[in-house]
Amino acid sequence: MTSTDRDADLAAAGLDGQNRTALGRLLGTGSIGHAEKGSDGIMRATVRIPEDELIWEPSILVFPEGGEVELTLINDDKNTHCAVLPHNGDPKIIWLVNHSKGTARLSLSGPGTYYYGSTTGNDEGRGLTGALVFGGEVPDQAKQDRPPQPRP
Ligand SMILES: [Cu+2]
Repeated sequence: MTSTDRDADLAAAGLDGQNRTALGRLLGTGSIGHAEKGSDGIMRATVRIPEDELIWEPSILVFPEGGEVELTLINDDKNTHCAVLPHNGDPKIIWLVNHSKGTARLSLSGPGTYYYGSTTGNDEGRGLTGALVFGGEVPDQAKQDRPPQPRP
């Protein structure tokens, strides 16, 4: 994917400027993917670690709203990696030996940006960091009891 493609994706996803969710430019490389909501209400997406690249592909996943997520992770690299994933409550961890595939079930009810990465061997700092970006509104039970605030 060229940077021009990525810029177009950022614009199409509304992540290229001030918005109510996140700025896609926070992550400098990689591409954008969109989760699909199944008839069972679960949003599904797949990320992959290509061989020798130390990135999640796509590195930004956009979800229409908070909810139940089924994330499939594929490690096509020659090394073992892991993913420490956000989840309401405690994070979840999945180990991915080389050339393996795993599925994580996550509950993420709030809109906003959640980061995840492979925390072994500083792979996170070297590029293996991804973002899950959720649109939508804060659930009613999580809203503070105060007057509506101006938002961009
Ligand atoms: Cu790793």
